[in-house]
Amino acid sequence: MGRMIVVSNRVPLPDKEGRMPAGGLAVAVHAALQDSGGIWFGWSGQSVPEGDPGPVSRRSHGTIDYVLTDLSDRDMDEYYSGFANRVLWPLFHCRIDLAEYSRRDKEGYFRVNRMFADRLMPLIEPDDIIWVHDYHLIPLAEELRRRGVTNRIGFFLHIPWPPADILFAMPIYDQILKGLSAYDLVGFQTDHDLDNYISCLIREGVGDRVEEGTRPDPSRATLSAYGRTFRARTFGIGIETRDFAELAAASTETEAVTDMRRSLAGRDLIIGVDRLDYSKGIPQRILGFERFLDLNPDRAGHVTLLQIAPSSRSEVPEYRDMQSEVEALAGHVNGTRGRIDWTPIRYVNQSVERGALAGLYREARVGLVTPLRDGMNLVAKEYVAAQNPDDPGVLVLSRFAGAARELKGAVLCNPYDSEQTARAIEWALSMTLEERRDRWRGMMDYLLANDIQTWCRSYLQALADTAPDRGTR
Ligand code: ADQ
Repeated sequence: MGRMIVVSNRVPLPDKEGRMPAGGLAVAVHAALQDSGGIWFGWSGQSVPEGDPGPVSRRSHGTIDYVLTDLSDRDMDEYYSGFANRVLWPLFHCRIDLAEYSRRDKEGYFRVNRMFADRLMPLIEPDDIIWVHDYHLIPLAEELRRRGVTNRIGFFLHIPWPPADILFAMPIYDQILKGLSAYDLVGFQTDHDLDNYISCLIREGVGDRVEEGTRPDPSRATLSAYGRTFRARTFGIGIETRDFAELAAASTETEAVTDMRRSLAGRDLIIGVDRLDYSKGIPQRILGFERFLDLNPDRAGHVTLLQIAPSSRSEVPEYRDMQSEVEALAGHVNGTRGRIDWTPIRYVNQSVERGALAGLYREARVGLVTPLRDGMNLVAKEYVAAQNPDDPGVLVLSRFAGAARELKGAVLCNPYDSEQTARAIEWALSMTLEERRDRWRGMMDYLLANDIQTWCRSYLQALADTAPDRGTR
């Protein structure tokens, strides 16, 4: 395989000692880049008040060059907080009600994608393979093609692709739909997302599968759209399963975990871990837990829900509103259901170090992962990987997380139905050891066989195997 160029909105940089950032995706992509040699290009994390950001900055580490560009405050506002996070994010998570389209933000989004393309152009060599990540950069391949790039370019969407009726609600949806056709390989988290994408092409009358004959494979397709032939495939993202399991086992006696255990005083722990984001269904989860307490009065005083949810995207108003909503709901449940010696919900609005997180997952009887919609959801996978094989906890998982299509041993629930969430929690807490072990083993075997390295390798192999369509557009 040739040299690789990875492009993403943010670039996870190694620290001053050269240590890679924790977290599966960064580690796996760094490892692949290290093998092939290449460039990781993206936003520096810095914004400048006025005018054009200066030239790109470069940093090298081993065989990897990090090439970073600043953005202007206006770019940040329009491209990132505006179109990416107030239009594409809500819409792709089926929240049309929260999508706030403005022409100004749309123009900012395309402007930054053009700027990324301009800055990438001098870096690209003829045999480079280019791998673009996520919804911030959908139009990038089209911009590169316009500038004459014929290299293989792949895209991976980390979030869901919405059904046609939802996508079509967005002005300029056609530009977004068309944008993906400029790639050679488009990766989705689940077959369902791929199917939604193909349905959008068909409904719009701009493309279809080109395979003939036998029944189509739901996880892969060769597509013809907008005069171009390209591939689309499902690659469900994984975690660094083995390392995470070891980290969890090694963290059982750390201060954070022993303090937690002591403070629980024998109560069962239920854990929820999410960025504070409306897609994660945290208010619905709290209502489900409240219902569970009401339906099971004998559990009062014997169970604690630990909800860890650091703030994210606080510049977007909907996220600030959610923070107050979660605080109010948790306060309400504690005020009305708690006792002098027992607080049902512990809500931590902070990030937790990875080792402590792994140890806390292992301590928890139930992992409560109830997004309203989620591309995959890595917390569900981390919870499973962290369990003690002799006495594993139970994963309660929303049917609307991509992970629900892979983790067959989870207890599935509909997060909009607090009654069902309540029943799922009770079932998880009362499950026999034998059933817990059975369910956990199947999921763990799956996660070991489908970890983040496998994901990264299979994506890059599929991209390398793709014959680029050099036809004109
Ligand atoms: P996210 O929406 O960020 O990712 P998720 O997949 O759950 O969601 O990943 C979150 C990561 O952040 C996990 O590794 C988790 O451990 C960590 N994290 C969350 N809360 C934390 C806390 N309080 N302290 C420390 N760490 C915390 C997007 C998509 C997902 C998709 C991923 C990867 O929305 O659907 O699974 O990309 O493709």
